Amino acid sequence: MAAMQLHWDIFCRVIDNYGDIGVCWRLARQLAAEHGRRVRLWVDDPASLQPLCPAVDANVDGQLCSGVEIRHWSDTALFNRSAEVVIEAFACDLPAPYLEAMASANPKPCWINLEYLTAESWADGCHGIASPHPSLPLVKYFFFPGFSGACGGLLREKNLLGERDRTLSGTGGNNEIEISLFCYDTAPVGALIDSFAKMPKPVTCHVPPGKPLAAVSQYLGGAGPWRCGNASIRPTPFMPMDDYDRLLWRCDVNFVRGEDSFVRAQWAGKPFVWQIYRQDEDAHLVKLDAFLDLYCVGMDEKLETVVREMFLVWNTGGNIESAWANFIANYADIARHNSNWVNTQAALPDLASALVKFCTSKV
Ligand code: TRH
Repeated sequence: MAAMQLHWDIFCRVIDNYGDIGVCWRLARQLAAEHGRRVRLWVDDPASLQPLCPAVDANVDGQLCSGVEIRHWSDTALFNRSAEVVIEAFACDLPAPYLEAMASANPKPCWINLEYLTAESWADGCHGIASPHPSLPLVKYFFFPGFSGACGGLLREKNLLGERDRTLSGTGGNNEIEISLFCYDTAPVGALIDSFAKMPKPVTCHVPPGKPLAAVSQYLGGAGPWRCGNASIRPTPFMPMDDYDRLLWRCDVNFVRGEDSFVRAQWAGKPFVWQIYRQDEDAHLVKLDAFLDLYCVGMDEKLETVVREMFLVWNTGGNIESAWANFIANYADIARHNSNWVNTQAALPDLASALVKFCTSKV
């Protein structure tokens, strides 16, 4: 391990939802646990981390959890020193006093802007490029997560897939279909629930609180649980991150959203449907298409049509009932494709390891 670059600071500004803090927390934990780094996670809203990691006390300015020092990035936070590696998550803009501390450090820290995940090919070309600060003697590098060997990879803990397989061994074989439904409130959940209700097999659908439950409650009324034909629709508590992973491993189909749950559903290896985070001017649909272009490689034409249709109607509306019926009718082929997809992705370096290597190369 490079003794230089022992101290890492990660800065996270929570915009909305859980994705920003989810990614930062996962990365921080992994850098500490697998790479022996001393990590401080500066977050402007520590309360947003508490549901993912219940050990966090949202009212404390500094605390240690899972080997990571969690610090409240408040207006009055004191930045007495900069770390050797500084991660600015999702262009969150470092505080001016911290930038000054970086500029006066010797040697200068390795400064990374960790970008949002996209499968668009331009990200490969932008991964790792340097951007000198206009006035301070500092250089910022753009680090792009992604699905190709030319970018920074995906977050994947060392023992993740082994643990998944150990957990699942000896399970399965029951006659019901278990589904997790993590989505935004714009998703056409009503039509999906109607489709679940008509399934020949019993369906259990787990609905986390917040936007997914709000969308379901709006359609079905009341607070649940609900019985709709052959489907049992059950509100679930928001789970600590590792328990949520286990839910994804166990379920037969996972509806996921945003960035981090989307990646975790892929590691689960089960058929999944992604609702992408909406952007102005439908920029998200370009990203959705770029992902499907990569993910569908190796599917035959019929299977690709089925998968694209399901993802598209879930994101933009359309005939959910027929898209879902086709998706389920092709379940075994989609599951087989996903386990190949996981193997391909797992053969690439994981994001934390790629980041450590990249920063070491900048010393
Ligand atoms: O919450 P999100 O919609 O986050 C989004 C995206 O990240 C998007 O890119 C970003 O710009 C926007 O927020 C502001 O979806 P995401 O990324 O899946 O994050 C959810 C996190 O919550 C993820 O780390 C998994 C975690 N989670 C749990 O730990 N327990 C749970 O029970 C559930 C449902 C989720």
